[in-house]
Amino acid sequence: MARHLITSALPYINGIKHLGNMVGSMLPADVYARYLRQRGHEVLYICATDEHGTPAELGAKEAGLPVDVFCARAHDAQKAVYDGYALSFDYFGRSSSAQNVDITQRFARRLNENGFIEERAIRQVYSLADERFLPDRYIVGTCPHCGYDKARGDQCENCTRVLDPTDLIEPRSAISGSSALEIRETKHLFLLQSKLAAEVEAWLDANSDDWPTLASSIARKWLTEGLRDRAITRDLDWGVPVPADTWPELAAEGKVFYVWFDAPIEYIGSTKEWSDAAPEGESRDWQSWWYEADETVRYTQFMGKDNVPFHTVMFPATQLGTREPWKKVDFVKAFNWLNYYGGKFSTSQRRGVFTEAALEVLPADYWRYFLMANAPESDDTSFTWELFAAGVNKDLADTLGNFVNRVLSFSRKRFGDEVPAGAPAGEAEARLGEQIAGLLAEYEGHMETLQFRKAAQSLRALWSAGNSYLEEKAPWTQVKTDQDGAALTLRTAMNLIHLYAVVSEPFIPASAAAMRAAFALPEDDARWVTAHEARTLASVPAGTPFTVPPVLFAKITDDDLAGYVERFGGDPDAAA
Ligand code: B3M
Ligand code: ZN
Repeated sequence: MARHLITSALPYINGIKHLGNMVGSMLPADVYARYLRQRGHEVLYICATDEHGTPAELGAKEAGLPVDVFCARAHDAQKAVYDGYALSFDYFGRSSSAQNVDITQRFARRLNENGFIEERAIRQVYSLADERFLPDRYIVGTCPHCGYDKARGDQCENCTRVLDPTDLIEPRSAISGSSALEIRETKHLFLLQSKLAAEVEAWLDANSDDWPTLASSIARKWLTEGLRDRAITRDLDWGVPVPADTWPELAAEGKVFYVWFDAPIEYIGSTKEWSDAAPEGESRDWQSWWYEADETVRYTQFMGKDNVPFHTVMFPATQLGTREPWKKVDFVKAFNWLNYYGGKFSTSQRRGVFTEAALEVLPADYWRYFLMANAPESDDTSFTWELFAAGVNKDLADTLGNFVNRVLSFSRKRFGDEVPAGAPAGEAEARLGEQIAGLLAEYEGHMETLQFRKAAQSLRALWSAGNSYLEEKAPWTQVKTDQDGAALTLRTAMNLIHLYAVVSEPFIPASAAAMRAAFALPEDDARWVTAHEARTLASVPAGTPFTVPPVLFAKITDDDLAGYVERFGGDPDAAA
């Protein structure tokens, strides 16, 4: 059995995350982690808040708090939201942890020993209005490659090209908007990525064959454009300090590492946090996942497309340059953008649906299912409340929820509180079993290859198969003339419900638990369904006591829909 290491891109500490952030990183990682755990694999799902850099400093300033206090609070607040979505992290750490500081400094020392770090005096942008050096992302201007007028100094969001602030046309401060910028000289550490380019390319050649094109093409594009040496330190008060044993002068000046240098290292740091947090009697070995890990460890990363260059090129270069045996990514699952009515989600304009607000409106399972069933895998996709309502009503309320309630209530009414015995399985059940086994295999195939939209389609097909079977057998008519036949139909349908509980868990864990709890089955663990069990549909034997759970999914009414559009804004013309 493989041991699966899973990470999702670390959410920045400041600001609220919108549904696009969720569907492009944490949610799919969670669905995958849950699936693998159910199938009996050892899984370690690691995430953390990305706490360094200017965003944290500015967020704290805005909140009127010291940065460390701000980060601690914001971390807890984000963690609470992710708990609300039932994200099953094994550990949700903090990039400002002592562990990450340690490992980041160690990376820097090794890179330096191996000749991949150089101190250079550079001329940097200083904002007279803000009285500070401006880090790259706080200088905005027009992208020289694609003409996008809100490109940041570190990267153009529109064409994903990595930039230097000096590349920007008509640069200005993103903090004050002032274009009173001046160039001043200061010393920084540079990572000599150009020296590592050939190695990164060879590593990509050997490892990216089975990656989705979205990830591999962005990686290739970045390599083709040439890996430039990049400054990996900044003049900020908050961050991983440059180690004084190696760079006393820079340390004395208070330089810290660039946030994108220490953030990916926090995947390792957070794993060490997890290790260090082991309860009495449990031993956790972070190194076995990351350092000289054997080939049983398979590492999968989840992220939005803008994060791909950092994960597929820059972080591997950093790892390779240490000349230490750090585990590198095996599979990169990248996502396009989720838009809101065709336009961008925007935090500043409060446009779109944010993770916290979404949970105020409806329970997590509604969001988990809809977002994953419509995940922006091969293209950008658009969220609209109309699509959301239609998807929820049709798939969750009608196809799954209604089936569960109809079957259980009707059986209770006619046959009491236990799964009825009835006739032995016949031809219709054999056909159904074949169909279910086939769909299950399809579903598993899509999950194994991380094709979530297709997996959701197969899951939906499994739910629909139950409905077709029920329509075909019509137990409400059957019961009038053939009690045993009706009982067989209901027993089979109840077995489908139990199968749905098991296989739907990765997508809708709370509803799956409710379905599973309907049956008083002894020793009902979370394990997966075998092909044989899918074919025979007999895991829940006659005589098993059951209860009818409350309605699993409420339908979204036209009034609800109008209310959501009103509250969140749905006008497509507002997109511009
Ligand atoms: N915090 C960027 C983002 O949230 C960044 C990801 C870090 S992953 C190591 O888009
Ligand atoms: Zn651009």
